[in-house]
Amino acid sequence: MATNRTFTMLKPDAIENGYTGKILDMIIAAGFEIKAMKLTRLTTEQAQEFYAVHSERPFYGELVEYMTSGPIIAAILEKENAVADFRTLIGATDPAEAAEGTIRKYYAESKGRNACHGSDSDENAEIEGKFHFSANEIM
Ligand code: 3AN
Repeated sequence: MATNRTFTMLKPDAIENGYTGKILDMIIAAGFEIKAMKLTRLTTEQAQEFYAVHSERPFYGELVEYMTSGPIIAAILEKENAVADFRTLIGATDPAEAAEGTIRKYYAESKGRNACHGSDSDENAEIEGKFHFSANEIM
């Protein structure tokens, strides 16, 4: 995957609250092109592996439980400067600190149930995209 791609998940709270269309609209309006997308549900093993970097954090168990609590939408997005621009679009981890006009400001419930994931580096974008999609599923 090139460095102009990032990976996102619309999290269980976003799907549950009916914000899928609104969030995808914001993503597309911001200039991102969808290169892969699916509605899926993480197994406990998948969520543990995806968030392994946080395994020592106090919220790890809660995070894995939450991310497996309902369906998610996983997607690979393309745009110039994708990783940084997408992090700007989603806003701070805690919606109380998220800037006006960001996805988390509008649609996140809390630090844990925060609507949307965005990769934090080009390297992780590639790892995370490959974690969810096989080569033939990526356009
Ligand atoms: P971000 O998703 O903004 O990059 P990270 O990488 O610090 O944030 O955390 C990964 C995920 O872990 C967050 N999206 C959030 O769902 C969860 N998380 C982070 N901090 C907390 C916390 N203090 N309590 C509960 N969940 C948290």
